[in-house]
Amino acid sequence: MRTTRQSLTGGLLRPSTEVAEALEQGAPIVALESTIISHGLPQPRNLEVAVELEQLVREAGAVPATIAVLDGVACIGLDKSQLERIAGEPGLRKLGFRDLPAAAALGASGATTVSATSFLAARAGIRIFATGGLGGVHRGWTDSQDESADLDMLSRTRITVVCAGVKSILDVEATLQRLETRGVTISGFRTDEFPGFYLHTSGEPIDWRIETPAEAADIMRAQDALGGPESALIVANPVPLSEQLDPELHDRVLAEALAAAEEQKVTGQAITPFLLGYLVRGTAGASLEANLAAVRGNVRLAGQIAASWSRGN
Ligand code: PSU
Ligand code: MN
Repeated sequence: MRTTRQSLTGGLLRPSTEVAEALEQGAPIVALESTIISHGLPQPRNLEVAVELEQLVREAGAVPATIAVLDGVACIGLDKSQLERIAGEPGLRKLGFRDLPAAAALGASGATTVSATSFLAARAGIRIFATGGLGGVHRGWTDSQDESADLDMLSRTRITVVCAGVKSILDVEATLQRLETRGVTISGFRTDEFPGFYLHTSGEPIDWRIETPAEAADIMRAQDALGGPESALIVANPVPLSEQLDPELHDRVLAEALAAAEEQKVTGQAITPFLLGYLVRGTAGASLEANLAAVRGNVRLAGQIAASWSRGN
């Protein structure tokens, strides 16, 4: 029998020294995904953003753990040179949960999506995760059957994900339906409406409004106390109205982007990066600023929830 590398998950999961220490001490930690850096944001801004997001987590009093797979090892917490690889390595893969075993076995590298990051964070013992917008059910899903693996993973992973809703390139109503069916709890942070990623609201109502980070931590403790299937908690945190993308511009450029994707027959994993990239160009960078404003807010809030969760109040 071939002996594998070391201890924890055969050495396939490697927390950084800082993250390992924080885990041991029960200190607040916020997981961050890497696909937003590699495939969601344009270079060279993406590296600056990756560094800035980690800084925001620290300012909120938590330890950042950006997650990615490098040379077959799932790294939980990256140093500067590892962040540089994620931001700049040509042809870096986008890894969903299902890609992890193959990447590990074949020694491949890739950025992790919400599905892969949620899995790896929970596996490492991290409970809180911040991102921009979740993946979900795509428009035209009745034909393409394209539903992000993010939804499935969130229905069976005990993680709290702070996000600005789901990406507005999606069928938001259908996505919310799927989340209901799959038993994923959704709370709105100081809102009664599901956020619209680049937009403050998607116009869809949500049932549970919370006002403080402590209330999110309370829901997490109630999840654990109740038991049952290991599902996630979504904390939906809208981009401030003052920083949202102009809704008219959004709708117009998104319609163009969707038409271009159809014409160029973009499908599968490529479609989300294609649409996000089209929006950045089509809005002369305004969508990027709204995206970043949303992510920054989510990262800060996740840091506060992590602090409350660790304190036990
Ligand atoms: N949020 C962003 N930008 C992104 C993503 C999320 O602000 O690029 C990524 C996430 O990693 C998410 C993925 O998991 O897009 C969804 O891709 P797909 O639709 O192929 O499942
Ligand atoms: Mn997809």
